[in-house]
Amino acid sequence: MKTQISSVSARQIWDSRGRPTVEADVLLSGGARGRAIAPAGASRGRYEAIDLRDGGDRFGGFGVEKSVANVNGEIARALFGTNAAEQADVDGRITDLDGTPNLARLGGNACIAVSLAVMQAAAAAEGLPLWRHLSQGRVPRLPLPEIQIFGGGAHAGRRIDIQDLMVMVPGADTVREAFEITSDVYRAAGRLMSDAGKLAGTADEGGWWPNFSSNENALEMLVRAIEAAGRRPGEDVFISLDIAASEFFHDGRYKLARDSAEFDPQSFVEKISSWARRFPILSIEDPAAQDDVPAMIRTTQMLGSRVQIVGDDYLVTDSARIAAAAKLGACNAALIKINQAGTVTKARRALETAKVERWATIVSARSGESEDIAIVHLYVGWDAGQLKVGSFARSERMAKWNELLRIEEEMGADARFAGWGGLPEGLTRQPAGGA
Ligand code: 2PG
Ligand code: MG
Repeated sequence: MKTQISSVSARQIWDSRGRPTVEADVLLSGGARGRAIAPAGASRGRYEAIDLRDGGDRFGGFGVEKSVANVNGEIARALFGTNAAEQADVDGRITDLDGTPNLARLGGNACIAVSLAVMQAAAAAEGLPLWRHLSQGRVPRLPLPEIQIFGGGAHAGRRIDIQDLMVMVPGADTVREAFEITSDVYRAAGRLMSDAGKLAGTADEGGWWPNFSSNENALEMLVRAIEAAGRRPGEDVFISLDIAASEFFHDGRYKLARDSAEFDPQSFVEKISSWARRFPILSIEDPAAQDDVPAMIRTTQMLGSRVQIVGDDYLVTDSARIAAAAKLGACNAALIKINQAGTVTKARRALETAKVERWATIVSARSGESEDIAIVHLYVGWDAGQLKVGSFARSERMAKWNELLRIEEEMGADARFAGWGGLPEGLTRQPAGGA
């Protein structure tokens, strides 16, 4: 057998925020190699796999030497001689070895780096690009991208409360076209910020720094940027928001610091709904805090027929949480972040559960990223429908978008853009906003 694992090792390297992260290498008996880098979130869900950090003074406490040692020691020993082509078996061994429900002992960052590196090695042993290894002969769709124009929240020093202001171009014919339109919007937004004397660089994921007087001001600016790029908001280009509401929910109240306003859950749902009426919004992620399930249900009831309602902190890429939410009628889409799950197998299970519920699925990067482009292949190989990797700037983001273009090219005549089909089933196409 050529796919026996003969070595697993790790090192501490650096992510897009200049923080330490784990890189894992896997070598197979037949000589194939796999390498992967763990991403890291800033606005993390309470129930996601634990990002194990060294603490102390060194590197602001963000060091990952403990995680690296766990890979080089216990994990390497446990995986020696196992078959990399059996991803579920390998991931099961990692999870069992850890023994905690959230990978707190070995570190979710250690586990996901190894899990991904094993997958890369198995694909290399087959001599296939990763997406082909995963799609097993099927011809998957190319994703509808969600691309950030303005950053905010935990990614921009909380300059505004909304975390991600993104755009989607579901009517494009190809990924290439969606990118071209988005790049016009991104540049137009930068120009408008500059003209207004508000240009102040970019936030963690490459979106423009949100130098705004209010959260709504940011939404208005995004609409203007779409128009300035010569596109029709709500027809050609739509807005997608990640509210990341867990970040500003304290003592039972939603506190929008930029607006000096506080809301109880009921009135916050109203507030979100009023934005969905006034602006051309097609998707809203985490409109309520991770434990405020009634508000998540209410938002889905009010908006779910025409707006995608995405669970991130609430669902944390967990199959059981997704199934429970679907039963309650909360959300109609799941964000899939591999490091929330901690292993490739667990992330895939979450995605499959969401598909069974006829939800949309969005494979997503984290705010702390690297040159690792595996998630693009995961998206394509798993036929996820949508992809979110931050803005249209900074190479840790562009490396991923550019890889998608290469895959589109490689698919040739088979390439099919998911477009509207990447969104939840049955979403009415009635343009939002301006009502
Ligand atoms: C999110 C992600 C990406 P983070 O909330 O969806 O934007 O942020 O990686 O900081 O959790
Ligand atoms: Mg989110």
